[in-house]
Amino acid sequence: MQPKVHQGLLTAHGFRFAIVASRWNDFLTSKLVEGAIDALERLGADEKSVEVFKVPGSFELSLTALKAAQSGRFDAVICIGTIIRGETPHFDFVAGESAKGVAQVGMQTGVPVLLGIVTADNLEQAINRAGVKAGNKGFEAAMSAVEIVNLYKTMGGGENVGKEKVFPHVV
Ligand code: INI
Repeated sequence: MQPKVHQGLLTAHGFRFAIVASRWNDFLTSKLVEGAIDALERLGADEKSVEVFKVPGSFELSLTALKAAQSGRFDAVICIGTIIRGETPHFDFVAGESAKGVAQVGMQTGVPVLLGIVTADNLEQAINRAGVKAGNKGFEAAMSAVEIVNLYKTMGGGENVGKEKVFPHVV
């Protein structure tokens, strides 16, 4: 059997992207945002098709992503932040809730919401994931955004963009 395989092209042309970025650990988070913009530019995103929304911390990413998704102005929302374990006893709570919230926005709206949050045990790990030894998580999240919007376009998912409660059973 030769099943039909669907996969998204890596072209950003014609799509609109929101980047929602936390200000925490800004010296690293700003590198992730730069990586995301670099990926979108290199994949052909149109001038003025990318907007950045800054929030205080990663915990605020999901509600802001929800508002961006609900606006109907974006094909995908890329959430970016850096959470470092050494800096807070609330690490597990902040990291867990941030990731859960981001996932929920995608399920609730049908708009792809990408997780570009670095969660690291220490500063060195975080630095390595912001473009030093272990890639740039912002770049990777933006690449994934472009792939997934193209995949959903082939699946006819485009008409769901910006509409709320595509999956009404998910609160
Ligand atoms: N937010 C982060 O994005 N990264 C962190 O490492 C972090 N630490 O360490 O606490 C952090 N906390 C702030 C949190 O995201 C909220 O902004 C805050 O609790 C207000 O709601």
